[in-house]
Amino acid sequence: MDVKGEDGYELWLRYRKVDNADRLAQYREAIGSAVALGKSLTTDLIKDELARALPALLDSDVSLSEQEPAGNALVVGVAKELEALDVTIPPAQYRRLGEEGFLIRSHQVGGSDWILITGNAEPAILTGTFHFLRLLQTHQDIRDLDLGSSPRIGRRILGHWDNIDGSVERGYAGPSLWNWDELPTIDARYHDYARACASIGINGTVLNNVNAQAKSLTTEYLVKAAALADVFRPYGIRVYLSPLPSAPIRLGGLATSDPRDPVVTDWWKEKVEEIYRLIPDFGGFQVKANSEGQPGPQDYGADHDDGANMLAEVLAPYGGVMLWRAFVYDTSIDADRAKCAYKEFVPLDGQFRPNVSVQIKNGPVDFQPREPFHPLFGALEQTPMTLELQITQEYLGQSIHLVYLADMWKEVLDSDTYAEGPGSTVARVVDGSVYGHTLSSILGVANTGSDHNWCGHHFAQANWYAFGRLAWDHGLSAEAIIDEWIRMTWSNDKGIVEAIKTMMLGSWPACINYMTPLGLHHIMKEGHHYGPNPAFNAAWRPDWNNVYYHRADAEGLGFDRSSSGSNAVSQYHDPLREQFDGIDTCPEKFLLWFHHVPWDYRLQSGRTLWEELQFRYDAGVAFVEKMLDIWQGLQDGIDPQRHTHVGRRLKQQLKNARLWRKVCIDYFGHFADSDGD
Ligand code: GCW
Repeated sequence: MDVKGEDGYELWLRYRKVDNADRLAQYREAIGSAVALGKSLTTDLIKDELARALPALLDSDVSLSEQEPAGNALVVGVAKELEALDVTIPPAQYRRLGEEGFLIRSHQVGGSDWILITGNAEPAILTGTFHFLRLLQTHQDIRDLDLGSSPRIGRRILGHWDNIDGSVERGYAGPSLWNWDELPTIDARYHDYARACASIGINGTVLNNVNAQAKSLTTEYLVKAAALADVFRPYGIRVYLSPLPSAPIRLGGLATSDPRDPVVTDWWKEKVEEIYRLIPDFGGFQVKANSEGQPGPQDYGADHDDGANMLAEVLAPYGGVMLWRAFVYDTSIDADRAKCAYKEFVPLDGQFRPNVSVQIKNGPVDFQPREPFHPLFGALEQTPMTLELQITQEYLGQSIHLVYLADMWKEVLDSDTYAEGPGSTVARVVDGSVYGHTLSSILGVANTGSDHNWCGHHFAQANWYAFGRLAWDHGLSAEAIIDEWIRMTWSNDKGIVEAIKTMMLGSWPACINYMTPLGLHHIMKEGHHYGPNPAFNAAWRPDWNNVYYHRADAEGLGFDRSSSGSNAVSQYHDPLREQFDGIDTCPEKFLLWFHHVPWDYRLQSGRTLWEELQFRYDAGVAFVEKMLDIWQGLQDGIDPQRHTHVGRRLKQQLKNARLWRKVCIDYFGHFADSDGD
């Protein structure tokens, strides 16, 4: 342990000496030398990574070369490089890997054992190299390896809500990583960012906020974006941008931004041509249109498909994609905000160009601590859909609360939409396998900033990590991911791993309990969204009105979205529709999402709603107390700097959890008690 302490900058790539004697001996024996074949910027990165990692992990000199190795060795190279060493792997196996997949395999040559890391393209073997290093970092057995892995989702993107002035919308880890004033001058940290992303298979980054500024598309700023793209390219990461839909007016001086107007199309053609001249592998656009006051095609009587298709056509010759967001909630369309996006987008299914993907948040309202999956995932058949997750904890305690989000994302990914019968999970809709789409993408709203520890909270790094790992393989369990992360970030000591695992795996359920149990949602403080305010009831805007969401009254609590209420349940397929519709069949985790429940209604526990609510708030607070206890007990196994930092935040989290409980119980109690309970 580093007694001085660590600041968290190294993330999960700390490469401390393997402190398990058997494993260390095995690794030293297996990796007598390392050979990284090929000559390119990406192979340079592989060499750098091995040169950094192996001597540190093995605490010995490991010779690194580009020559054929003598003795046991790690050999990294694409197919043709390996062929030059007389290693042949059947072409069918390479084909199965696709462009980004990698293979890690034990291989005997004469009396020597090699470990091969190979794939079809260099970024793939960079990913494979990081994967192999992860095996060492987590003390895995590396004998008889035969491990092939390919991503399930094609585009795995971080979305930065970063503004040109350095602020980050919903960012809680300091100002933006991108120093727009200094760019195109390169900050070393851009490499570190890309390296971290590459280590978990992220292959795209949207540089700017979906609430876009016109200026991002000026030549001056495109040159800056291109400088970042140049840094990221060898890591296998493409740059995307969020253009402002009204840029033709704002930048081009046109009288309109109507996507159906040929003059507007010409303006975009020229702009996109300029982008690809500067960034030949540009990924595409992410657009927020006609949502929360943003401009869009509806300003001209056109619709989302007109806007998306025009840009998609302009991007298509270059291979770019158009991620068009479905985060819309015009409550004049339906008084239930949760129903709006479905109503706007389902009629457009089949109208979109093939390189359009409709980008949908995991739930129908807005990144709440828990929501049922968005019904659009079960509704659009002809349109690829991007799953948008929020890594930054806008509604989950920001960078103060320790909340491990992978369980939430898994719940959504594993939810069965029943769109094409059982097994049509959100994960399979998104990866394209339910409807045979080849375009597949997932985007996580980043939680990074220029804080030295990247994410504000040391434990928030786990959510960045988990997003990348799940985007690569949505079949991984939240627990498996966290096991890796803890070992790499904190310690391989069994007791520490188990203790931290207990904290993390209980953290999301606890957060739901102390904020919004049983399907409650959107009762946070307005504006900054931190802390509770169920009483908020500004008449000026019903869809931002917390009373609108929880509907507490003398009878009961919850939003009636059943067939006798807003009928949002009708947007789901059977058997879900029916299950959600019945107050007795609705999963209790979504009870108050779909039903207005009488205070004296008995839950499975035998407690009334009012009793259960109090029980849940207590349980949430109790778990934060437990996390704090566990953490305090780890003092000797964790470096003091990070231990103190996390400890302080846990104490703050506990205060906040108690406040949530107090405010919500006082407020709801007022209604529950009026019922005589
Ligand atoms: O959750 C809301 C946030 C806004 C955000 C919006 C969106 C970028 O409060 O800050 O704007 O969602 O996703 O567009």
